[in-house]
Amino acid sequence: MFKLPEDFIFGGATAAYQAEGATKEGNKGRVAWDTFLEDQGRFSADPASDFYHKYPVDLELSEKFGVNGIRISIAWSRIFPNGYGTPNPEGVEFYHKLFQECHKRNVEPFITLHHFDTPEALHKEDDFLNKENIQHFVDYAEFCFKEYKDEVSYWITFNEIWPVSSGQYLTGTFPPGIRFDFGKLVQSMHNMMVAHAKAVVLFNELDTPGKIGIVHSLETRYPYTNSAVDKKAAHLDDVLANQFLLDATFKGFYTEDTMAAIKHILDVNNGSIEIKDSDIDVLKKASQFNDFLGINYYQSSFIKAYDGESEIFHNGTGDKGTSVFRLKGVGEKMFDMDIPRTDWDWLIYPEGLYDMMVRVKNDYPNYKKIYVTENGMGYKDDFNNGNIEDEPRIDYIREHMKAIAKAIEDGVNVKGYFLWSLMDVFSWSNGYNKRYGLFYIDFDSQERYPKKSAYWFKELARTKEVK
Ligand code: BGP
Repeated sequence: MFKLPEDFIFGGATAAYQAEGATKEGNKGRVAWDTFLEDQGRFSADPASDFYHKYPVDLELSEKFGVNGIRISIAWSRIFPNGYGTPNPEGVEFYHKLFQECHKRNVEPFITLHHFDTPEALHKEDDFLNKENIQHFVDYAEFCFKEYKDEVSYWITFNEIWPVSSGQYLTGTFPPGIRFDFGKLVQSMHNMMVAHAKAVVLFNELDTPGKIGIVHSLETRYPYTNSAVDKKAAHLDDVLANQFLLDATFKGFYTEDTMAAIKHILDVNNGSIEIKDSDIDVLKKASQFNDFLGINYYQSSFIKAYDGESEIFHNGTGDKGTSVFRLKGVGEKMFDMDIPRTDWDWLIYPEGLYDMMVRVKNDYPNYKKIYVTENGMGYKDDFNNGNIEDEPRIDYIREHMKAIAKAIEDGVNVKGYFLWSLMDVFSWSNGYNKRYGLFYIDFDSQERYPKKSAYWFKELARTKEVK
């Protein structure tokens, strides 16, 4: 049995575009996703969980089920419909009301400024590849810091720079749907890190009360076998998705080892990037001001050496066994292994979370605190007249909680856990059948139904014991 600390946060995570719905209400501006999903015609972000109207119900449920923290993102396009200019009073007011409701229900809000949803007007102009958009992001951040400083104590600049950039320029599953452009991929990651750093420096200059951090998606990469070529492939894949961003966050520069791997990947794929001295100056400055690191962790990968051209098949339907992920000059992800995996081929491997947290502690000793800001299991829940018996999800959470408790015992400073997701939400590239929530949502009626996992989570939060 493991005991989690008394002040541990047992939270639930959401994101504006996946929860709010109401994409055309309150003078909200369009985001690139609106057009991308309309063009695909598979599903839309309306109604999502109708959190825009239903947040009092979700926060009441949170309080009832022992959830004492919530990740919420501000939709940039509600505050600035075109990304900058005059703020939209309805959008500004909506978040005041939402944050006040969180406090009324004793649920601590952790606020993300960017969760995949750049306003369309800026996204069209190359999103974060365009340096002007870095400044627009910083101006938006400044507005939020000043406007909400009395209601928000925990700020997150970006959610998951690797998945945004790789979705946009590598797998093509995010707008603008570009595939295998390694130059744009790495440039976008770097530019978003510069935007993060500028916002963090500003946060400190403004003497904003509260704490600020960033959320990275950190999956551990293991070599498929002990061979030297598989080890090299795992290293390259790790640098691309993890180490590049961790270096930028906590060192404020890219180590020689990191740049050697990035250079190799770019050379093989005819890509190039530009990193200015002034970028490194601001990264260095910000690297000491990160109050916490958010780790989103769902799975780990096992990487095999691969010599061919890049090939990706995204399993966005839950058709188990269909995933393909092979990157030229990097390696190939192996899925068919003796490790349990979800219908979306995500390998369930809690050891990877433990290993990642210990790695952060060892390699980036200035990290201060960690929150697991997302972890959870996508599952095709069976509604069964409102008795949702989601045992696999309970097992999944329990095993990851054990990994966290073990990391704490081994000296990692982990202060909380946010289950993805608080209630069922819309999934970017999977739509509505991939459910993660503690609370089941009937997306037609918008009724909420606590799942078995919600009762289990409540007990966990009460006893703080992981058995
Ligand atoms: C993370 C995102 C979330 C959420 C989650 C589950 O990458 O931060 O927004 O979507 O993954 O992913 P998916 O919905 O693809 O299953």
